[in-house]
Amino acid sequence: MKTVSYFLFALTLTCCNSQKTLLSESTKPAVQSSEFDTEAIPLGDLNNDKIPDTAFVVGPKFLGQEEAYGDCNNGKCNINILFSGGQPALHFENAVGAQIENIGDIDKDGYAEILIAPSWWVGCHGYIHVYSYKNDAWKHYGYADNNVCGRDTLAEFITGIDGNTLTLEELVWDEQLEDYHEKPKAFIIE
Ligand SMILES: [Ca+2]
Ligand SMILES: [Ca+2]
Repeated sequence: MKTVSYFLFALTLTCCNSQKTLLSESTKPAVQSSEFDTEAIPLGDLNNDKIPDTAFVVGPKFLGQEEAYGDCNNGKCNINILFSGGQPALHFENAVGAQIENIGDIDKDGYAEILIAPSWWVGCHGYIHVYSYKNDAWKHYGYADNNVCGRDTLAEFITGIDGNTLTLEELVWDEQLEDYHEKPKAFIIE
């Protein structure tokens, strides 16, 4: 699957002067390329132009050849998310991968909204970001804080869609109960 994704990525970017990057990716030591290569994530048709859209999550580069969690190049573990439709890349700090999902066109402006949950090597705590594409730029509506290992898809954190309002389930710490409890968090897509 990784191999197929990689070739898709290579094919898609053949037009865009990224061959040098791809070649250097393929010559990395095995330990570096085993888990955090570029991953292609099909998103369906985001912009309703009948052409399927794909996100490419470009993982961080790693220091040296020894596996050392946290040792990313220049001390930074960052990801870039590129889009086949030519939308600007999105950048996240302190991440090595990401889940991305098309959740449909909530505000009916012709462009589907997406959820993005950057991931780390270990741990399940994560932020589920809400994005939309408005006026030729990504618009960030915020995020819900939750256990991202707890569900198969990010869409399962949606508790409601009412008009332009998207509600995600968030885990909030309760001082009295000394435990987390679930609480809806609303995002108004406009
Ligand atoms: Ca499209
Ligand atoms: Ca929309």
